[in-house]
Amino acid sequence: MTKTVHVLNGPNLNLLGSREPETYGTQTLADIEAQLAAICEAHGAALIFRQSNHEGELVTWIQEAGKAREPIIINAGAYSHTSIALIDAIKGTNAKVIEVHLSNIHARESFRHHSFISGAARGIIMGFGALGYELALTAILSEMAKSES
Ligand code: CA2
Repeated sequence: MTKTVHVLNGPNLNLLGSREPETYGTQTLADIEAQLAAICEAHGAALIFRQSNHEGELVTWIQEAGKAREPIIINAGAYSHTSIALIDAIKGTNAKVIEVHLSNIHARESFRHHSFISGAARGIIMGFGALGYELALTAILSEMAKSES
């Protein structure tokens, strides 16, 4: 059976690479998707990579991954700090969730210090820019491989 990993991106992350490179780096979301797709291909895994500016759409995608019992890497952007709907969706699934942030949210404004996602996440990777997505994917693939053996 093909392993599938979902990578979900929240609001404004479609702007990556176009502005605020000092905070978010110069890579676009398409660049990140291409890197993750290459890693997935090398591991015989399938990648579903999505971005939405709409909270409800992210909820639907979390539910979808949860129903399929497939792991999720999520950078919920600003919804990390505000969304009870996202955390309810995550808690309602049995899917493994890894939270990613490009920036170190604890080194930024205080309103970014709390994430509703963190308490329900298997792990959190932040502050490494686009590399964080690769680290999260490596962790998921490694745990999937271990659970298969
Ligand atoms: O560090 C992260 O990955 C964040 O999730 C990014 C969110 C921010 O609200 C979180 O506090 C931390 C913002 C994403 C917006 O990305 C932009 C990229 C380029 C230009 C403008 C926004």
